[in-house]
Amino acid sequence: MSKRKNPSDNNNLNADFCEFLMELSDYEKNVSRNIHKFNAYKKAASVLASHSKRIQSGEEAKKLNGIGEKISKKIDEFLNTGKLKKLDDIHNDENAQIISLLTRVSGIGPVKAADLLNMGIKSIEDLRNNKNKLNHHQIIGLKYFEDFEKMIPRSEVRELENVITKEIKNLDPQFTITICGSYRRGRSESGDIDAQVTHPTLKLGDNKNKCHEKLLKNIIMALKGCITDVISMGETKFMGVCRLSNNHPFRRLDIRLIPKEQYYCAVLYFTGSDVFNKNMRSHALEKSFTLNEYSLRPIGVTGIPGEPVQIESEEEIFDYIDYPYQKPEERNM
Ligand code: 8DG
Ligand code: CA
Ligand code: CA
Repeated sequence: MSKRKNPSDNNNLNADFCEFLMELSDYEKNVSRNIHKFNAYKKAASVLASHSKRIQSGEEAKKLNGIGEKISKKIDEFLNTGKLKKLDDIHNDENAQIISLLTRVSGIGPVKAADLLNMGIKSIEDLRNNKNKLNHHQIIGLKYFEDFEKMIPRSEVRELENVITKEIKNLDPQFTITICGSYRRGRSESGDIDAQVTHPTLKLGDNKNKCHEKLLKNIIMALKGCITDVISMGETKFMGVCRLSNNHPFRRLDIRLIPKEQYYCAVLYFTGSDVFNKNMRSHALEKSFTLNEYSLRPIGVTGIPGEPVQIESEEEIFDYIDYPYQKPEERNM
């Protein structure tokens, strides 16, 4: 079983439905590669997880936004029989099981997993005997396969946050560091660590003189006490592995260096959850704004986005699009 959390930590009265919906969504993402169905199942799980009542029938579920005929039928089938034929079929499909397993390796996506299966690779052990078929990221993913499957307790993310913040501030106290993702949403455990870093002098376009790249290299150098492997190192994005001490598992760490004017849109985006982001983006569109990880831009009558709005805080983004402010802990959908 891959590490999968319910959309909500606790108090989820519909957790069993959410569990099968999340499993179906993983299947659609990794095996059938049907992004529409993937999104539909995830959205349904999210809606059910935050519903304050135990759902008693498919018909009742169908009244919720995001649950249609097909999912409502699955809920009835699950209530009546305690299982789902579709999931049973998936469990009995050897190829589907192999693709699901291979995609649990960091760096192996659905297409690569299917390729590997076509080459006769069916297990983690097969992968270990065929490293020549893997790229650098996938080799690191395989090397730490067991550790990367372990969730990171909140206390450990906090300790890593302290180390990372201390070392980067040592470089220059004007750096701002925000650990986003599930940690910022207050979750009790996280899959990886998503760090965003900015500096007041960091301007868009600076990278023409390789300024970002040098800064990011300095940051990674400063963190050599806890960073153990580099997966990739771009101009603004580091992907790698860190470890708090010899007694801790190896953890996936991403660090992004972001110009000040894009910082709050990035922090908002990388805080998630992805379902929350999707909802907020479609609300923005209703208000004639386009929102992404870089900027918030008004859409004119021509339908073409204008210049980015200047943003000084996360709250301002909510204000601009008339969306009630939600604290990070309220974005766990
Ligand atoms: P986790 O690591 O504890 O499993 O949860 P997470 O922190 O919420 O997920 P993540 O995969 O690390 O992604 C961090 C945030 O990035 C996520 O909460 C929202 C944003 N995000 C999207 N879409 C996508 C996407 O397609 N891929 C990734 N990696 N992040 C995305 O909104
Ligand atoms: Ca994360
Ligand atoms: Ca991440």
